[in-house]
Amino acid sequence: MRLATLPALLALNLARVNVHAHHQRDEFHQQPLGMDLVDVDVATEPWTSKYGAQVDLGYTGPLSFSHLPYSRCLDDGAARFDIGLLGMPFDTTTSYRPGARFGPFAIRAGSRRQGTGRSTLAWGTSPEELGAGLLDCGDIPLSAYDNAKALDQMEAAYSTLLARPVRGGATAAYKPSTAAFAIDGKEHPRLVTLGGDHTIVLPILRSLNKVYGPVSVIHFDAHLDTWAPLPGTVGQERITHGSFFAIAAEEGLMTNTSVHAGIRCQMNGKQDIEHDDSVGFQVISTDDIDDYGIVQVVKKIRERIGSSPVYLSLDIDVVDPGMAPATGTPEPGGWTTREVKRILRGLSGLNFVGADIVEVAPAYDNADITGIAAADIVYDFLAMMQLDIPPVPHVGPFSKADLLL
Ligand SMILES: [Mn+2]
Repeated sequence: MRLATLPALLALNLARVNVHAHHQRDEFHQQPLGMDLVDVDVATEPWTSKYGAQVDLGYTGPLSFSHLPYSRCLDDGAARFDIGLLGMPFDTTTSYRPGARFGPFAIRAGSRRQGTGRSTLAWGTSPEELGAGLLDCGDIPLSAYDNAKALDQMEAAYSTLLARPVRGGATAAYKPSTAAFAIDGKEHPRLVTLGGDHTIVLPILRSLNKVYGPVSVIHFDAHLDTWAPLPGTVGQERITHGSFFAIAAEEGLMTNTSVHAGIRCQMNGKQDIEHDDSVGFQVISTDDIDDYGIVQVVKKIRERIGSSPVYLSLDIDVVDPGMAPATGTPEPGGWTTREVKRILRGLSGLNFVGADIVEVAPAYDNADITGIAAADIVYDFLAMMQLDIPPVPHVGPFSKADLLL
């Protein structure tokens, strides 16, 4: 859009205005009975004839992720997407600070200045250039009062959208990615979920299990989230944002080839790590990035996951609270946003069947920094999930001899 010529822009805009006018006439501007419908030619009106389209600016317009088309996909059987964004506004299984029900809103708000059609030096391409049809599928209207019901709603909605036919690409660059792993051998859409507290991953894994069988998980987080349910709890109370991976293991939803990245939480003791190991995870700690470097961290994750279908879940608290304060259980001493972004680029080409970002709780934010960081990471997901191999880094004026390594 930015590169379009003025006449092209005007034509595009006029088309859009007309579509919009029809939409308004059909749904919002019901004509009083007995009166003729008056058609307005906006092209002759003062605004359009002089200034063209009513475009959305970076800080204006209805709120969808990165100004992508928006549909309430659960209601809209005609909605087609290869990668859909789906909000899960849920935060009633948190142990400390609630508020992640506002996460989807904050991430969309943080995405307004970015564009999925814009490239970066680091990626050398853009999510749209890579071909998948992208659509913001809105939020699931979840119960805020009944966790069992909310988890069932999340599973029902996720399963509904996973079963939809794919769009099959918005450009010729599109490549199918999931049929090879699906039990039914068909291509299924992929979802990037905007949480929500971390418990949302349990219903997601239940849904994915029905389509792909058990998957491996790459889990970016300051915390293990594999803790056994608290002693004395039964039924729904066992399922929290710190125990959902243990429940997922009980249910056989994961392979034993999962990995945590960025762990630095306090623990009850060595038994926590032993239990973590028993439910299928290896631990890459926050400090490993200093001791071994980003290249080794990426290598270890890739080796662990191999060619298995993999789900990526990123808790924003993996980022240092200085850069992402708006989260439920902040842990000082975390990775920088830049480090997380570099690791994500290195994971391109793994067989991703879905991804999420969770635990963004904007009531604790300052100047939207957490929402903006989270939105930036979602942009990275959209590229990472489509590339066959990690991007070649931009070199600029440097040579190998300049490397500090
Ligand atoms: Mn977590």
